[in-house]
Amino acid sequence: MAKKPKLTQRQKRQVAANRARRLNEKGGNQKNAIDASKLIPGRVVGRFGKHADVEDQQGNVSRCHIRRTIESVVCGDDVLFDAGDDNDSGVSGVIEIVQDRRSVLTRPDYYDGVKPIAANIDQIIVVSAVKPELSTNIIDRYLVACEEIGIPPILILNKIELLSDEEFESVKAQLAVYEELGYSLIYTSCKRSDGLDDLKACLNDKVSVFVGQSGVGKSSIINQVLPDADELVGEISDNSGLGQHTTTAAKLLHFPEGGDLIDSPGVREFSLWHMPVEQITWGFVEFRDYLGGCKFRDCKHMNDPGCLIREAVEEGKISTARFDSYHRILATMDEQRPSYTNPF
Ligand SMILES: Nc1nc2c(ncn2[C@@H]2O[C@H](COP(=O)(O)OP(=O)(O)O)[C@@H](O)[C@H]2O)c(=O)[nH]1
Ligand SMILES: [Mg+2]
Ligand SMILES: [Zn+2]
Repeated sequence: MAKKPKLTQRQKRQVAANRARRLNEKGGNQKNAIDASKLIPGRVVGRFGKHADVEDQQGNVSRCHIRRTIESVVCGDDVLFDAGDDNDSGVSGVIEIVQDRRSVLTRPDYYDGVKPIAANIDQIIVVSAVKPELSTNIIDRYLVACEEIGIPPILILNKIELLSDEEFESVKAQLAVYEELGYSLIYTSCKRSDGLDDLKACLNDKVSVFVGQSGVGKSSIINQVLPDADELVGEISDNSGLGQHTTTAAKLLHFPEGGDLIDSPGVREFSLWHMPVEQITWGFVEFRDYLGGCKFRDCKHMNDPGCLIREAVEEGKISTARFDSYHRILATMDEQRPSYTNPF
């Protein structure tokens, strides 16, 4: 028998559109018509291999197959699904339609280019710590990535109990620029439970993801704000960059006071290596006012004559640390681009 031809992305979209149309047609008698009366709205709360766990509005979770014509299904997706009947295999339902996403977090994938890893996220919690070391350059990389996908970040600096009063003052002075730029910043300590109530208040009724380097305390913080999470503390995540072969489980969990957390290894590897230079520049929000105004159209914003950004740095309108960090990101982009590892 001839092999079924592989559908192009465009064809897949058409099939999905047809499916949606059939769903709306009353009394349509197509052979493959979906029985619309059986479809109910739900949200994807688990994703692994070829299956997804979908939660309906009553909180019941069904393990579902995914209709082949659907391009991607990730945690946080709003779907229409048929819960089906329980059967021996434990996979009873089928996801028929994925609703439009209001936001999507992506990661580079060796085979598919950029791949979605979580949908309908309201905010990204960027966790850093004072030990092993505080890196504002890494914070800046995450901020650029958040600006690029248009999801607001909340910055967390954890393990602050390890600092003397004097050291804490100096760190606060170093990070003040982020608050000046309009970013939320919370100082936390899991050891002393500092800042966790402020964080909880930010998580209420929002869908959040936690990102940040290994060892900064993401799992510890999540366990404190979401006791059911049962995250492994001290676990070294797999940063081999070979994630495209592993069937990594992703989950969506509910905070006790409302709101959700999406957690997966893919989310933690959220990065920006695939971004063009212009997007990195755009990701530095304080540069935006000056863009397009430099003397040379291809200004590198370095030592170029007539560079408005450099002038703003000299006039103290843009922080030198942020300016240096910008150039450090550009300098390391090329090294990182060909590898598929986490650049953080
Ligand atoms: N001193 C101190 N250590 C912490 C704090 N939060 C987490 N840790 C420790 O930092 C290490 C890494 O924590 P973990 O939550 O696994 O970090 P993750 O890799 O980001 O998930 C563990 O040994 C934790 O006990 C904190 O606020 N203060
Ligand atoms: Mg962890
Ligand atoms: Zn310039």
